[in-house]
Amino acid sequence: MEFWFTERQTPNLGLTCRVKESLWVERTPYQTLAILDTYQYGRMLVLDGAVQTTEVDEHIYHEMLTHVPLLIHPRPRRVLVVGGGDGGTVREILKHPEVEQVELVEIDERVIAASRRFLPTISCALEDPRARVIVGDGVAHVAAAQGAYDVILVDSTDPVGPAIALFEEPFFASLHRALKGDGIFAAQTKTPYLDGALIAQIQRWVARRFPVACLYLAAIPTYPTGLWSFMLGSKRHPHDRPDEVRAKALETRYYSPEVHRAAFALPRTVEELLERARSALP
Ligand code: AG3
Repeated sequence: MEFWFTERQTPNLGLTCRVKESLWVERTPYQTLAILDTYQYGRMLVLDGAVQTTEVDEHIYHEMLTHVPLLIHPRPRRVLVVGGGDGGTVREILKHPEVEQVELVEIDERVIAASRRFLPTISCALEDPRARVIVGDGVAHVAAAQGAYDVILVDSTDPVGPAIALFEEPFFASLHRALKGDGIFAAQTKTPYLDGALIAQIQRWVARRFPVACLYLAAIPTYPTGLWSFMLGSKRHPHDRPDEVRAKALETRYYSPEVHRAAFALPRTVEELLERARSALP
């Protein structure tokens, strides 16, 4: 007998994977959590039916969310992750020897627990002494911080349930306040093929506050359309000058300084989308 899981990415499109074994399914206070072992992508974390990360391609997302902002910051010492309970982003952050402390604020304790149990290659760094795991509301945490962080990474689900506020303007104002004078943030912002209006909106909110507001892309096979975007906001450091010496010392599989620079080269339609957003600035 064969078992297949489908993420309905839109009402008319899905990603379907053959399942070896369903390892865990639970209804948490926030969402339905599943860990599936799939033939193609290995173990997979699924929240409310949406694929969050898989053993096979998680490195692409986690490396690009992390190393792009960290390598344009000359000395990232204090880093905050909003969401990211699977631990993949923390693992990448802790590859940087300059980092003294990472705080992870995840709202759903069950995501952390299931990842610790079933996704050890992703969650391993959560046990590192430089990591501080906080179960709580990332929006409130960021709103309460002032000039506290060198880098903030928003490693959220799509804007459903508790993550909706992470895709609204007040959150970007809080990010600006929570960062130091030369701070940088990066956030996952879905795919330009399906979510252009949301991305243009976020670009406007970020450009209002950050002199550097740039979108970058990565090819992630298990996310809708495979083309994923990240928004980068930087108070001072330019987006396209990664520290080559520090980059060389990192063990990565997708990220390189060449990929870093290339990720900011946008397809014409995406460039035009952002251009229209820019010209609509007040
Ligand atoms: N968070 C972003 C996942 C978005 C995927 N969307 C979807 N499948 N519809 C990933 C968290 C990994 N740390």
